Amino acid sequence: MRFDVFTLIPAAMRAYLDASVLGKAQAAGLVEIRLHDIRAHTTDRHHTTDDTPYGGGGGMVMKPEPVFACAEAALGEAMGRVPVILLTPQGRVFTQQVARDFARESHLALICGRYEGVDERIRTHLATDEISVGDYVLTGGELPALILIDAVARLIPGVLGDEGAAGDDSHSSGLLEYPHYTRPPEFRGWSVPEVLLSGDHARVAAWRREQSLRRTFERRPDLLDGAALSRSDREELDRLRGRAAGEPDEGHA
Ligand code: JAH
Repeated sequence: MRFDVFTLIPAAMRAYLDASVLGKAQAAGLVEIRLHDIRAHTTDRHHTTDDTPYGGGGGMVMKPEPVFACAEAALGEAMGRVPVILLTPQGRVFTQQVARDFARESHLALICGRYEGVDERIRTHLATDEISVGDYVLTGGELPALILIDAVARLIPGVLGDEGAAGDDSHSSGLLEYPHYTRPPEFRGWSVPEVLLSGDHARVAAWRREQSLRRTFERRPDLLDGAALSRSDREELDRLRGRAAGEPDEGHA
């Protein structure tokens, strides 16, 4: 899968992308990430990428010409056939389902704005999609672009290696993850739950499911609406709801 990223600070993105899982995925040829410096496509002596807003009001706005030139140089014939995603707080909210949908594409382009915003013509005549990674304002679209690339790339077969399949984690089941433990069995007096040391795979699976349900119920009850729940999951949730309504619990923390 290929990603083309248009940014004013390619070096800031490079270090992250070339490390660890994404670095290995690129080395293995599973993912190709091309970073394009928007400033290299300015034509004036001062390499200007921003300007004052029409209508006043202060702040600076990213100019359209270098962004269009950068995208056209990078995409060439692919322009018009590849999704061009603008990272913006005004976009559609990025979720695991959006990541799954993008992972079906063979090629994505990402525009990272800076300053107080981008000229509206970038949004209307270059971007095909607008994505927000959450309701907060950053100094630019680079961190959101890294988030999107990370979430999408790890869904590509082979990127996580043979061990971690992407299907088992939070948000793929629609529930939060159960607690994880590794050696040692006791650390500073804090023990690993006995069931995980028991070797009883059915008991382990039941415990993990109950923990996932409990965590989701306590921390993110909004997620329960979209989760795939079995009859016994619903019975467990009814027990948790009864308990929350004031019934005595069974001695759990
Ligand atoms: C800020 C350009 N959804 C998070 C997000 C995405 C983009 C930006 N901020 C937050 C942003 C300034 C300029 C983009």
